[in-house]
Amino acid sequence: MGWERSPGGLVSAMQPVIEERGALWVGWDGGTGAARIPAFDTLSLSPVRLNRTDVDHYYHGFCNSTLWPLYHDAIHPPQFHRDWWRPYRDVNARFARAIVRRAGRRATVWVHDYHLQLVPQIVRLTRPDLRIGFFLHIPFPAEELFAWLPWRAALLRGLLGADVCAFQTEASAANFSRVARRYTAAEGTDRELEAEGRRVRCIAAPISVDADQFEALARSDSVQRRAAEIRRQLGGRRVLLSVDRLDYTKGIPTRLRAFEELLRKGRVSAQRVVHVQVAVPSREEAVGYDEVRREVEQTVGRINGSFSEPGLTPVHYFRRSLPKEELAAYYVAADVMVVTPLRDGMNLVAKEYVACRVNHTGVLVLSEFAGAARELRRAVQVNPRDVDAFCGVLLQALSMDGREAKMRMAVLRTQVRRHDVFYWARTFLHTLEE
Ligand code: ADQ
Repeated sequence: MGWERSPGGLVSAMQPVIEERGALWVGWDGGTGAARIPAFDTLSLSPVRLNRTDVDHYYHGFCNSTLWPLYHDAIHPPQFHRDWWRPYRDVNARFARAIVRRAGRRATVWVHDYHLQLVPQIVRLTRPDLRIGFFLHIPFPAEELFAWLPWRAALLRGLLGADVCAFQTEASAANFSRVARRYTAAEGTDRELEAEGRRVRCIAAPISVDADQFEALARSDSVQRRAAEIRRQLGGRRVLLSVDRLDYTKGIPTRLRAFEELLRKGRVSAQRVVHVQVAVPSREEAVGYDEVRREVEQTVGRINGSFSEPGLTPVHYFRRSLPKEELAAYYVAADVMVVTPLRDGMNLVAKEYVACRVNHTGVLVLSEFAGAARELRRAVQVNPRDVDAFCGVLLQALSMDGREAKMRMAVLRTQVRRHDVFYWARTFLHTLEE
């Protein structure tokens, strides 16, 4: 078996940053054996091993069936199992040991995401010389939800080992700071805490994409040709596009139901409009993922069963990962990008679409509950649970006057190009090194 890049936003965002700056990437290799990591030209990787029980209890269990749903507003009920907590602690300690062994004197350590919230404290205890930053890729929930967690104080003490705790939005940073004051001895403000005699800064650092790379792809002849071909293959219809990991936070069934309602009411027809939903499978062993897949597939089946016409299928559903070039071609081919998660830390797909719209056409429909909504103000924003509003914004996007669309896209593009992933990394590391 060969090696694959793991799906999702963390790797999409970090790979260009690490390739630019150089760093050692300590991470799980995705397997349960003692695989040999091949040498990559541009990345230095240092694997941490997990066994089968770790994968079940730590990864699918505590990370993806407790923390992930809890931090996403309990869209799916989080599971609380004592048996999953110890493996979480053990694996965090293993990562911390791997870091401590490899980090040079006074090096900078950047810990990523909800899987490793205990690492900052463990590293700090053995290596006070290191600068430690933490970044959470997903939302940090409100106190009412975080309080459910039986291990809340331990997690907070873990995070408070960092010098800087960074989040996608100001709201997440403030949520963290408030619960830290409530459940630990830390004191201070929403932006700065004092914990065990040290200063811990709490900041918002919204993550982004390698905009130049997407833009160059979008301008390339091969992607332009492929985009034109996709449009032909879709019958020259107006194209609505969505691209997500197949995850219950992404709101895929909710979005399909809004499209279904428009078809049922005759506001759109399969002759004129097609919705392409690309969904990459992920975390199929965690709780809730089977259900969302079934629901998506049933809904697609029901819509196509009711509204297809000869040669014209209203929903095209691809359950697979696409190579970056092909993904860019879809972004270039789409008239309307529909990004409507029920809750999302940031959402890179929205920014990738904007980066690819080099001729300033195209409309972005964006959920208010994606972190990206704070920055992408000129997107057409919607509460995805409001089905009437959802239908309304889809119609608005499909019929938007070309001048208004261009004006909105120009503003979105300036935002994404100025605040790309390198800007994000610089801002974070600058705060850490201050
Ligand atoms: P994700 O939940 O994975 O990321 P997102 O930010 O949208 O969500 O990133 C998904 C990435 O996977 C994008 O780069 C996209 O291009 C890629 N992708 C999705 N479907 C694909 C497909 N079918 N084929 C190929 N590529 C596909 C988490 C958080 C987000 C946060 C990121 C980064 O949940 O809120 O934005 O981390 O911090």
